[in-house]
Amino acid sequence: MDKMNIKSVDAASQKMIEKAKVDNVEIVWDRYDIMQPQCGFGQLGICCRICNMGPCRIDPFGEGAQKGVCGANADTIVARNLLRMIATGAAAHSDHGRDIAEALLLASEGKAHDYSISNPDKLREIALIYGIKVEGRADLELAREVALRALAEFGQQAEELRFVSRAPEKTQETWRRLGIVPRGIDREVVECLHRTHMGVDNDYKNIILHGLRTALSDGWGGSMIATELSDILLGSPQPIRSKVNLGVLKEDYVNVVVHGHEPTLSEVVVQASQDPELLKLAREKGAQGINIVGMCCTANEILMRKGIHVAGNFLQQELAILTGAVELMMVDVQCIMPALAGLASCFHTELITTSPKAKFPGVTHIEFSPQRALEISKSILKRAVDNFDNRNKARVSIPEETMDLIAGFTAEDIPKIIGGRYRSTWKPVNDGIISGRLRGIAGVVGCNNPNIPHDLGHTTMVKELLRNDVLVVVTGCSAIANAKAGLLAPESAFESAGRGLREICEAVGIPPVLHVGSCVDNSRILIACSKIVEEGGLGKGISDLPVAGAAPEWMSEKAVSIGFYFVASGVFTVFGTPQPVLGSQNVTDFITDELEEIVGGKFAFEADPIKAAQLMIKHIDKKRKELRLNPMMYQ
Ligand code: BF8
Ligand code: SF4
Repeated sequence: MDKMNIKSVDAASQKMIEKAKVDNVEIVWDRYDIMQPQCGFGQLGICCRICNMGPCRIDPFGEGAQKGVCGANADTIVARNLLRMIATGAAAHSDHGRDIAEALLLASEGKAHDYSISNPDKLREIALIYGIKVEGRADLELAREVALRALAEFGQQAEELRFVSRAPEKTQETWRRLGIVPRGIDREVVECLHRTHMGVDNDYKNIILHGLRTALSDGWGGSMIATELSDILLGSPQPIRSKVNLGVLKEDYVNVVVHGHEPTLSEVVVQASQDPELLKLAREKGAQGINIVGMCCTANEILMRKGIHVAGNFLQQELAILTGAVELMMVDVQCIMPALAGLASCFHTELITTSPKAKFPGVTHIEFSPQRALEISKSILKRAVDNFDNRNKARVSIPEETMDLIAGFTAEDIPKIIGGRYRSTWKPVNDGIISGRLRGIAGVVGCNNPNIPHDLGHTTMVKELLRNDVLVVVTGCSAIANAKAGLLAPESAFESAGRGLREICEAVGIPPVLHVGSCVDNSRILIACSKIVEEGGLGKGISDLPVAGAAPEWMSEKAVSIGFYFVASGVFTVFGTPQPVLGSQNVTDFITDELEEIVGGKFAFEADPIKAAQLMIKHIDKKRKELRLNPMMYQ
């Protein structure tokens, strides 16, 4: 079968896509087909509806209009649209970070009793970075100060974001020289909106440089706050075994899917699912218990910290409902398809929204509040248990596919695993790279998109990288895709790994593909890169490292922000399909070529995941050469 013509490479998903046809319900691939051909102006980024003299669009063939009514050309229009994508992506991650900071503040003030300070070591580490005195301070007092300090980073006006100081000095200097060190997180996002208002910034390079600054305020700001403060409040992940794919739904249990991004509610829902009264009620209804499973990045959060099973990634959210076995799906924010409400109404599944920022018309809303987390969780689960009676057994069809995985690696834990608890160090990794056993490291991250067969980009790319002795770190929906393909089970991942990679991983006791978390946890990759630079022998800045990044199936504006903060930090980054910039040759050249001279990183767009992996490998080899490292040992 030609893989490019199928909808998903995942067998469980294929079964549910077939079931959708039998059940005569519409899912994402149907809507994608109906949408063809998609708007060429939008794809090229050359339509503008920023003011009411428009909408305007540039004729890509050079015959019709080459300027909007105001005189904006393709460069300006493309750059402005791109900046707005970055702003939205950065805002989404950062607002998630803010919510965590607020939850930490409430917990520290004794107003959110269902949470505690779960990682006092991380609390002290972060407090020190914020310049807070730690000696002799109680956890709660310190947590309050850290939460307030983190919240202040959002509204800060002039100073540099504090976490920028965690980047290598050389990388920081590049940002300072360019004037793109992020100040307040909110300030950078607001300035994107200001600059892209009609008649403000129309120098495409100036616009995009602010995009870098805004993206940095996400990676080294909002996302990093989300990661670090989640670790403080909920505990740092540890390597943990679990299972993935739709087969984790259980026929004889009350199934609850938690979908979205923020970990605060879902963590407590996991706890509530053990409540004896709820379990008794479930048994009275004929169920064995309550089965909580995750979807998308919420899944990654509770997988990493609690080992909760993962039902699937972005393109599987509808497929979970199609099993007919989901009593309740609760959602918070981000990547939740508006289609879920209609689909749930074709089944017995109850959809519940929990964030004031994300409601659906006609859908029950039970608002989450950290002060009443357990009580709210129980009330949601009670509805799920009650709904078990409404399940139509004749319509239940759960694919049997599940896969074992190990997840839960962090920038703090990896050096402990490879160096030993008392001599935590990245040295074995650096030495592996220097000696030519390990070629380098790649981050493969991001979404699914029906414009490429589901999971094909992630899994094909990762196998190609492994074969070439590249250690891979994964997050978000990419992590879930690779997990389903067995690439997070060390035994099967080793089958794809080159000899040098295998030797290093076996010697230090890590799998060749490391699941480092949700999308905000891409900040863990930034920290890991900084620590690897600090370890020595591989250059002075992140841009010197033999590393590369990729988002082979990207769809979200968050992926664009992530891509830009990696590029701005000095990392060569490949996107599967192009960002909507091809309508401006100047903008395309700037971000796929000239930026490398400026910040050390740049983009490439390559739809074929093997070719994309080869571009990453070529870049890694270029960096190895610049560092005069040994030739690869076995190739
Ligand atoms: O933040 S990878 S589809 S779920 S945007 Fe969304 Fe993309 Fe998945 Fe997580 Ni990230
Ligand atoms: Fe058209 Fe300019 Fe208004 Fe955009 S800002 S809609 S290009 S007139």
